[in-house]
Amino acid sequence: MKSGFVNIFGKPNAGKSTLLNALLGEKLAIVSSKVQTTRHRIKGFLNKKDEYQIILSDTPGIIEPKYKLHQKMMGNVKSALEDADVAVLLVDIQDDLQQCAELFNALKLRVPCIIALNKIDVASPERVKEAKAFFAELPYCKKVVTLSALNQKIFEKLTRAIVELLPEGMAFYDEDELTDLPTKFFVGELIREKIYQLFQDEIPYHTAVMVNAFKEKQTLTKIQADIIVQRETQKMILIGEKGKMIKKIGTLAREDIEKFLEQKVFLELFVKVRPKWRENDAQLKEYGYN
Ligand code: GDP
Ligand code: K
Ligand code: MG
Repeated sequence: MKSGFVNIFGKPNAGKSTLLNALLGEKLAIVSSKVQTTRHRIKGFLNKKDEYQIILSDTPGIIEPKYKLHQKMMGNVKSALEDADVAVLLVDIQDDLQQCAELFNALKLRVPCIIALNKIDVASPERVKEAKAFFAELPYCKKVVTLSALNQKIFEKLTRAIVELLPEGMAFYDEDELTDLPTKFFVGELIREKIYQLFQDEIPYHTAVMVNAFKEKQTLTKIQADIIVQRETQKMILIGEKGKMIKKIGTLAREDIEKFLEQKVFLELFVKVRPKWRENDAQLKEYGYN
């Protein structure tokens, strides 16, 4: 049997979270068209009994740190680099190839790498050929695969390539488990995702979500969460006229949480102002950014 840790790296919006969800067949990572939606490393397990266990991590996109929250995010990317058996470097095939290669070179990777060219559903065959040839030249690249994270048939090649590079070993985690993070975390992420979907500009980047209460009853799960923002004006925008927006966030989030938990959910949301939470160590810790 083969087992090991695999980390998915790439620029913001390369499709890392989409790929993780697709590989696991379950929505663990939140997805949006905005950059820096993902703030944590999310681990998910891909099991095939007696054949392999792939422990996959999604990572925040590779960026230059601008404030403390960014520093914490990049620390997570670095620690992922150090403990991986295989790295999957995910590239949006429409991106500037040279720039992607420079970014990967700068990481000074010592683990075997697979370059995965994503979004081939929207690329011409010429572009696919050109990109494949370009990345095959990189010394640390063991294999180039092309895929579309939106298409299950196409990403099986990636699973095979990963398994080939994994070391022999036993399963690290119980094969029935899907992830090592608590349910509460995913509930908070699903709420955060709706804020990315509904609000423009800076709002999502000033927001954190904290799930305070999570009570499972027989037929209903009761959840209370706070949406944390930095300013009073942001709170007004999130609540909206006559509470219209906060209701919308609540409804969309509840529907997704119900799918995730496979149970009816009662969701209560409050918006709280915590000035400069992104710069405050104690608050970052409280909201789960260690
Ligand atoms: P991340 O920032 O790397 O985690 O990227 P996301 O997974 O959040 O995806 C960014 C955007 O790219 C989203 O709008 C996805 O729907 C889109 N996307 C991801 N994979 C594909 C793909 O294979 N084809 C196309 N056309 N779009 C994709
Ligand atoms: K994104
Ligand atoms: Mg992501």
